[in-house]
Amino acid sequence: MFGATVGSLRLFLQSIDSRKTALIWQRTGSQGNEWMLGQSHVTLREVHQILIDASVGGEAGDIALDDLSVTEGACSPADGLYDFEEGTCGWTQEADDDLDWIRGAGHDPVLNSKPSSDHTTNTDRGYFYYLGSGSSRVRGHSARMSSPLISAGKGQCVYLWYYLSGQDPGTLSVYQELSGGGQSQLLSQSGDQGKMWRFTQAPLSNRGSDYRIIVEGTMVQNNQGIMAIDDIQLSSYPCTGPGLCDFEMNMCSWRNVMEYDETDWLRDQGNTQAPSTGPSTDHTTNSTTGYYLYVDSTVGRWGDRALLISEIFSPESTGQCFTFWYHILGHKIGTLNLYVNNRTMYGSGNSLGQHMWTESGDQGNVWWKGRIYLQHKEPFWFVFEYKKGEGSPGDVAIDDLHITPGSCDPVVEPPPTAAPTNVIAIGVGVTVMILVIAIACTTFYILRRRKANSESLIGNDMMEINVAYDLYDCELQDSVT
Ligand SMILES: [Ca+2]
Ligand SMILES: [Ca+2]
Ligand SMILES: [Ca+2]
Ligand SMILES: [Ca+2]
Repeated sequence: MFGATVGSLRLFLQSIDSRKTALIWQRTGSQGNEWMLGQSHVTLREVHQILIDASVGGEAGDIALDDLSVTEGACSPADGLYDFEEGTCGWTQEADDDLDWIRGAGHDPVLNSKPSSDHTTNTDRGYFYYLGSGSSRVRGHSARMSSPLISAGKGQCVYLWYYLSGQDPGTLSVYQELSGGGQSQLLSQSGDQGKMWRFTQAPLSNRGSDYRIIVEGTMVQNNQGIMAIDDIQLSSYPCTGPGLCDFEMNMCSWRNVMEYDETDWLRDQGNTQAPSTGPSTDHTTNSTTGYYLYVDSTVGRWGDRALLISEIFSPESTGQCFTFWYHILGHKIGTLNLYVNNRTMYGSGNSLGQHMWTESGDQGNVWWKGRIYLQHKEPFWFVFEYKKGEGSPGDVAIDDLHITPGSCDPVVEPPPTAAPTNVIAIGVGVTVMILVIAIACTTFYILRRRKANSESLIGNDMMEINVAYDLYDCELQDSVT
């Protein structure tokens, strides 16, 4: 499934007798320019058919299927993926804590505030683990569950999908616990992050020891929030750094907005593009094999938008610098905007947030660096917005997004020695000016004198007096002349 307006693909089971259908798997929007595996485990008591439903979202995008198979027994999940579809996936609840994580699905009527679908299947039949307002929760109480023992050296990065929604849903922390003892925190998330599954990742340390992943939820008293996790995955590739996305492995925590805009940002390489859209190289690797995000400018109408939203970042006392690389090529190609939003602005109806940066029209076949300095007191997120222009197809792409603590670039602030340097520079400038004026006046004087000498010898004395001229005399003589 790949394209600006690709639509959705859904898998149903239909009973032969009752004709009732049940949705068992679905995807909406671009899933990347590659073949992806989809699977669903079902237990049936009567004869069913499988229905595959693809709906076209617009004029650009492909949905293709290949290698369909039905096998007996549970699905074999990808190596290192814990999707919780078949059960616990070998994860165990710790006994010496206060609560247990609960395995559930969206169709369970127990809690109405939990996610209506899981992340794996994107349906109400897929399973996840959650902690909700139904738990007998006390402030500071926590629930911990641990993964099966993982061999030393397996996995360089852990991917995790989480859901934190409602008022004070608590804190989600993930740890790596070495079998020989010792535990390090991999990541922590808290606060209301909206009714959506969010992605996060953290590097795993490899100290030659087998290890477990520990997922811990810490509750807050008297709240209606919910915390859930799904699709925990070990990647054999290194993570990108915190707050950094180069798009080489995935879109990190950046997500397309599906509801409020007309098209999507697509992740792809330079060498697989239609000839008229997308840069030929990315910024990270400067090669045709490096990945970036781009908008397919060959489709849609003037004013169509593609919104891209970041994860929620925590503020720093030193402020933060957000740098990004952008590539805008093409006549009247459109406008790229960057907004920063937070819960206060969002809650008051400002869905995009504060407008921080903009660039419009053709910027040449070059990757440019953009940056903004932020001093936020509360957690915030970014929104990139591309607005299509009236012009012909071209490139609108971004790459190497990075947020770092502190100010943007030392060049922006004057260095401590700046003042003396400026004084010297001004001094040199004044001296040069005086010299130029002096030379001009001398020349003028000599010319006058020659002229005077040639016209008349009378008044030579007067001219001699003016040898002692100053700058003002020169100006005066000039005006008099
Ligand atoms: Ca427990
Ligand atoms: Ca799942
Ligand atoms: Ca979109
Ligand atoms: Ca890249």
